[in-house]
Amino acid sequence: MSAIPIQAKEVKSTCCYCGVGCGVLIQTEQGRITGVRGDPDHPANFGRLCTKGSTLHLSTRPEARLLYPELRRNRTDVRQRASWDESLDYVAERFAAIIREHGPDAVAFYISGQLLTEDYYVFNKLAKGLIGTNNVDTNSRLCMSSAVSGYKATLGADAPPACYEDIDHAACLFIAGSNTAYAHPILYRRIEDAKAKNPEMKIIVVDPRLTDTAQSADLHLAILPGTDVALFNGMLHVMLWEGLLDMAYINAHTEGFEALKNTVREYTPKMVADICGIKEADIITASKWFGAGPTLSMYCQGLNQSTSGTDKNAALINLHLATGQIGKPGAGPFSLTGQPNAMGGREVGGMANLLSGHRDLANPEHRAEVAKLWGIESVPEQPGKTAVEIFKAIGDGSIKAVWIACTNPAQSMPDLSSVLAALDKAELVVLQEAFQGTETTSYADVILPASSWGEKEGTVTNSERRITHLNPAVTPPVEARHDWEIATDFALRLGRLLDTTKDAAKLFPYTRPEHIFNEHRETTRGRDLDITGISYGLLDESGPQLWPFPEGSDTGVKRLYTDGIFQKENGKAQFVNTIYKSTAEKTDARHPLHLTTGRLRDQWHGMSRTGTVAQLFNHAEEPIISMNLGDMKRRSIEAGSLVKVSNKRGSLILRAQPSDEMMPAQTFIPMHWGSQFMNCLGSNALMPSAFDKTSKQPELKHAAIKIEKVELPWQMMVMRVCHDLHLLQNIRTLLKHFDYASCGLYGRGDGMVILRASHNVTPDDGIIQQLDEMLGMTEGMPMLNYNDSKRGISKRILVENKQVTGVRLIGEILAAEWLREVMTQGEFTEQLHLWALAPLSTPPTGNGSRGKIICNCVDVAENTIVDNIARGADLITLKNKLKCGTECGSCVPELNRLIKLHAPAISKFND
Ligand SMILES: Nc1nc2c(c(=O)[nH]1)N[C@H]1C(S)=C(S)[C@@H](COP(=O)(O)OP(=O)(O)OC[C@H]3O[C@@H](n4cnc5c(=O)[nH]c(N)nc54)[C@H](O)[C@@H]3O)O[C@H]1N2
Ligand SMILES: Nc1nc2c(c(=O)[nH]1)N[C@H]1C(S)=C(S)[C@@H](COP(=O)(O)OP(=O)(O)OC[C@H]3O[C@@H](n4cnc5c(=O)[nH]c(N)nc54)[C@H](O)[C@@H]3O)O[C@H]1N2
Ligand code: SF4
Ligand SMILES: [Mo]
Repeated sequence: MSAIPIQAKEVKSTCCYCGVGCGVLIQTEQGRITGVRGDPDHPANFGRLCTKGSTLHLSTRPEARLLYPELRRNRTDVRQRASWDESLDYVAERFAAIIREHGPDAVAFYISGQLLTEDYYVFNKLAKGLIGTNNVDTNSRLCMSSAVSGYKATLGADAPPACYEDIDHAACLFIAGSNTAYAHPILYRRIEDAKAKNPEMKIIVVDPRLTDTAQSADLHLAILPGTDVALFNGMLHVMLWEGLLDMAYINAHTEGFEALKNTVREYTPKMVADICGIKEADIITASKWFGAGPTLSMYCQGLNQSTSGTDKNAALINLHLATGQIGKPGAGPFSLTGQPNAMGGREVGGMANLLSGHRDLANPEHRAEVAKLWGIESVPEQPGKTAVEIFKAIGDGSIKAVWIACTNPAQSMPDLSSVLAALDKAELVVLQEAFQGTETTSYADVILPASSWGEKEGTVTNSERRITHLNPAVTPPVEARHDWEIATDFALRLGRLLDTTKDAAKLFPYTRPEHIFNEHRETTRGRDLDITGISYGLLDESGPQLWPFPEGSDTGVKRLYTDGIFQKENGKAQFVNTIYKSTAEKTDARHPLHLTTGRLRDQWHGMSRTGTVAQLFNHAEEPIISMNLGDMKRRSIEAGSLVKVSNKRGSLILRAQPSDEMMPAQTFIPMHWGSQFMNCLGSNALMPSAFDKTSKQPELKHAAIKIEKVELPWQMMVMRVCHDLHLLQNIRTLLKHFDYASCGLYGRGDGMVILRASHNVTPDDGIIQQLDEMLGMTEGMPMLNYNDSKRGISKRILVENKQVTGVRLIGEILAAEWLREVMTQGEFTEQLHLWALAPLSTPPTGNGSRGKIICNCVDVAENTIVDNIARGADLITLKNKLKCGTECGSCVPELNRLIKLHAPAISKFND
């Protein structure tokens, strides 16, 4: 961001997207957020932000927000605006009645790793402390729970032992199942810097796809989906053979090696190469680099979201233990957290099997300790239901009421049809949400509007165990309230209605987040994550701190297990005897293709926030399925044509594109688009709910599918400049009328709304009329209008103040990209005038499209970049000449990829 205007204020907070946990300075003017920049003092990012972080201020449009509580008392009614008192009293009465009749386990809370630690703490205490149910689970079950169980099984505690600084000390970075360049961009900037400083550093990437992260690795192991355990066991086999193990470390600090050694004996490079679909020589190289160390491994959903998630994590940690690559600079198994406060949620024990302060529900002593801390007789013993189980139980009627906060399960849960059927059946769905129109909103009986980024106070913990204090920059809009406040208010009301001796007023005396933090802090005393030395005051004065940070110390601990003593009873780490098992679903003749799902660079999850920022659509405009070119040719599918993707759980229609990232028989759909942005449920219509038996984390990374070409002859493309989000919100109501439809934004600033639709037959006139009215493109407006009903072609172009502000093409849409350029770049021209009124549908020659926008900050498009590369430009020249990659740097991996692809032959020889 540029200089701050006078009378503007800056407030310290963090980015609310990923687990890197970048510090931000939020700029405000007259009570409104006007800008954001990276906090130069924050140790996670030292002032940098990625594409998403640097556009946060653009995501604060009030029309995107939920502003008032809403309520319906009957399923068949429409929700009406209600007061907070009315809404919370209603929910308290319904909860109390259900608990009285069916017991506390008939209600559940489904919360989120995007809540602040204080919010999380109150919800957990509400369920386990006041109501007496352990039915409180979170979207972290879809995200980090295999990482938690992997750490606990091996090291004894849920504590990532390494820190970001270790990237600078590593000789080998082993990145497994993590597309760091997209999902943890600022951490990836740090990796780029470390590699530039030490070109000898080896980067290994394990990923079935040739992602931007894999592209720039020294070694890419493109394993078949789900085969990580075989690979890691095979690497241990090689290390044993090559004498790369640290036997002294194994003997002094671990247990269980012999059993594992017996297992990995059979994981020969040959066998592993066959299972994983990679070369033997690459397995040997990877083992040697890993063994030599210091090796830092970084991993994420490619390991966690698997029916072998716990074993994948443990098998990788086995390698660290066997080589002694842990507890020293540049070494350790470093699980990257996805959400900004996945760690905080784990710290307060806000999950169905955990308790406050990294305690275990299954442990009677831990239960007694928590009951004592909370001043109650006991906490319930029966483990609660986890994410997938909660929705199954709602479906079978055993859970009657569910309270959902800060997550959008109607978009993000696997096997969506069953989840939606369950939500339909529930007696009561309460949704505590900050944004308008998420998929889950349609199922809510009660809406509780929550405050959000820039408005909240509290703490979060990032991937490296660092706690930051967030300060509010502005007040919540209209009637929105803070998450902890809503949960506290509800607890007090419910407490008065329950038949219990518990005093809710005593259990929930909070008037400020700091009260909650201080209580949480006390629960960590003497535990592995002891933060008794931290206070809001200290965080404000000395900046973000790493845990543990016990009372009396002056600083947190960078690296854990430096003494080789682990959180097991005898202090020894445990090797887990991991055995390779294939994915839950296998491809067969009817479903011959593998599908994986994951993230794009510029979108966040269900897009409730990023989907309101035009700029964040420029890199990927439309939901697509990426395929291997050979698979497309075999099916006669052309680039950009529509396909039907299906399996027994569901189906969707979307556009297919060839991608050099995809191996044969493999496909990828981004997880982001759901029914708000297209006329189907999105990738989770297809994903299975099968989960890992220990972590209960579902296999969101693999399904077997089939793909068929579909012909939808009627097509339409709509583009309309628009200064608020209402048009986009209105257009959504029309998506259902088309066989294929997707909507979104594009451009810069307010940008424009885009609707793409295709249909089997010509749709009803009424629908197009409705659309025209929404667009303000009806007769009487300053429009160029060409109609050829015989050919089914219609062109409408709205011209206001000599600017093209609206385009609606039906029948032929070949000129769409050219027209979009006219709308974004130029003024209305004579050439356009002639084109608009002629039967011509192809764009005038020489007016090709710019291609996708690679550099979002400076707005540099692919075609310009490729032209320059073809004329010999390298990265430095591109940066100097076009300025791409010079601001947030998120596009640098892609620039490097384009250089590799398009550099003139001569420079390839020079490589
Ligand atoms: N831009 C952006 N960033 C985000 C998010 C976002 O929505 N958008 N979300 C955040 C959250 S909550 C999370 S959890 C993280 C996720 O961060 P990541 O886990 O890095 O991201 P994903 O794209 O889900 O998956 C990572 C990779 O796993 C690979 N993969 C699939 N199957 C396998 C397999 O069997 N083995 C291996 N080794 N790899 C496999 C996929 O090809 C994919 O490239 O991102 C965080 N950051
Ligand atoms: N197919 C597939 N599915 C996946 C994944 C995958 O890789 N593939 N990844 C899984 C993973 S790792 C994750 S983490 C989940 C994420 O899935 P979700 O948790 O469903 O994703 P979000 O869209 O981030 O949902 C957060 C919601 O909270 C709202 N919100 C924002 N700020 C606040 C606030 O301060 N308070 C409240 N109360 N609400 C707020 C947002 O508007 C948004 O609707 O998706 C999972 N689903
Ligand atoms: S890397 Fe990007 S999304 Fe993640 S915290 Fe930093 S700025 Fe936010
Ligand atoms: Mo996640």
